[in-house]
Amino acid sequence: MTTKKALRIGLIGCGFMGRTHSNGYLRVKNFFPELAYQPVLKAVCSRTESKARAFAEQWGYESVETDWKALIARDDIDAVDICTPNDKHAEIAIAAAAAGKMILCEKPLARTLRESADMVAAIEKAKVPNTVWYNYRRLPAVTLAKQIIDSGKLGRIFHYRANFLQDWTINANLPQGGEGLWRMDADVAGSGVLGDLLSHCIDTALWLNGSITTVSAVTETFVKERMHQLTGKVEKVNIDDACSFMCRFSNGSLGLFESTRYARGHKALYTFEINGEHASIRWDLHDLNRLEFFDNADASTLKGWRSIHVTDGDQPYMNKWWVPGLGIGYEHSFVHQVADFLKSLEDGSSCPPTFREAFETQKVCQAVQDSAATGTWKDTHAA
Ligand code: SOE
Repeated sequence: MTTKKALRIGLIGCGFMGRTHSNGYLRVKNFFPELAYQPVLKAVCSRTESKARAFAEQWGYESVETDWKALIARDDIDAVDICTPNDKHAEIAIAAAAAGKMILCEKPLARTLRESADMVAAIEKAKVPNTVWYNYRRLPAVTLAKQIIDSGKLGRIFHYRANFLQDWTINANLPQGGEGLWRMDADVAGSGVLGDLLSHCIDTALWLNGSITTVSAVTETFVKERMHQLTGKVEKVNIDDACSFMCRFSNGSLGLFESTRYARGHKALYTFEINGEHASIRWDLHDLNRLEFFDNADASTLKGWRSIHVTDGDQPYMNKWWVPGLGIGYEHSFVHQVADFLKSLEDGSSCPPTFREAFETQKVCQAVQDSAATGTWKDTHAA
C-alpha cells in the first residue's frame, strides 16, 4: 500500500451540509485512490455534545468538540470545514485563517459583502488553501457544459437563463428561525433565496459565462410574519421568499435569473440554458446526468436537441465511477470537490471557487439586493 499524506479534517456543524461533506471525505479514498493526500476525519464540532457524539459515531470522526475555537486551536487539524449556519462563517474563517488552517467553507461565503471582504482579506493574508462548496460546478454534465463553451462551440453567447425553484415554505404556519429553519431568519442567513439558491446559479453563471456587470432585481416576501421558533413570538419575516433579476454580462449577453420557495410542485429544480450563435445548452438538476445540446451545424434533416447522457469514461469525472451508461447523483459533486481540493494541494494550485472567486458571487448578490431595495439598475463593481 502506498503511503498517503493525511489531510486532517475538523468539521464544524453537523447538519445536512455536514453530512454531504463527510460523505465526500469518506468516498474519495475509494474512488480517487491515486491522490497523494487523503482525508482523515479527526474531529467534529457541535455546541450540543450528544449531537456531536452521534455524528462522530455515524460518520467515523475520531473525536468531538463543543467549542469551535477549541477545534481550531488543535495541532492535529490541518483543514477546517465550515458547515455552520451563515452567521458564523466569517468569524470562524477569520480565526481559522489566523491559526494557519486550510479552509473549506459552505456556500454562500457569508451573509454580507462586508463579511465576505474580511474573509478574503484574512485568507489571503494567511495564504492558506481555501475553497467554497459551490458543488453543482462539479456535476459531470455541468463540467461538460463548461468544456463545450470553452471549446467555442456555442460561439457568441446571447442569453443565459437560470432558475432555482422550491416550494417548502408556502405554508404560512411554518415557523421561522432556529434549528433546521435558520435559512428563514435574515439575521442568521443574511438573505433568503438570494444567498441560499440564487448564489448557486450565479456561481455557475460566472464560471460558464464570465462576469456580470449590472443587474435589475425584484424580491418579494409573501408571508410577512411568522412565529419565531427561538422567541415563540410572531415576528416580521425579513428574508426574500422570491427573487428575480435580469442582468448584463461583460461578454455582451443578457441574463435572466429566478428563484423562489413558492413554486408549488418544485422541490429543488435548478435549471440553466445558454443560447449562443451556433449552439445552445441546457441542464436540469432533476435529470442531472443529462446535458441537452442543440447544434445549428447539424444537417437540417437531423437538427434537434440532443440529450447527452453524461456517463461515459471520457466525460468529466466519469472514469472514476461505474461503467458507461450508469449514472451518479447529487452527493458525487461533493466527492469531486474533495478530490479536486486534494489534487490542488498536490499541485500547489487553487481549488475553485476560492474565497476570492466566491467574493464575485457576493458582489452580484449585493447588487441584486441593492437593486431590489431601490428599484434601480445597479453595477456589480459598485457593490
Ligand atoms: C436549501 O433547501 C438547499 O438545501 C440549499 O441550502 C442548498 O445549497 C441547495 O443545494 C439545495 O437547497
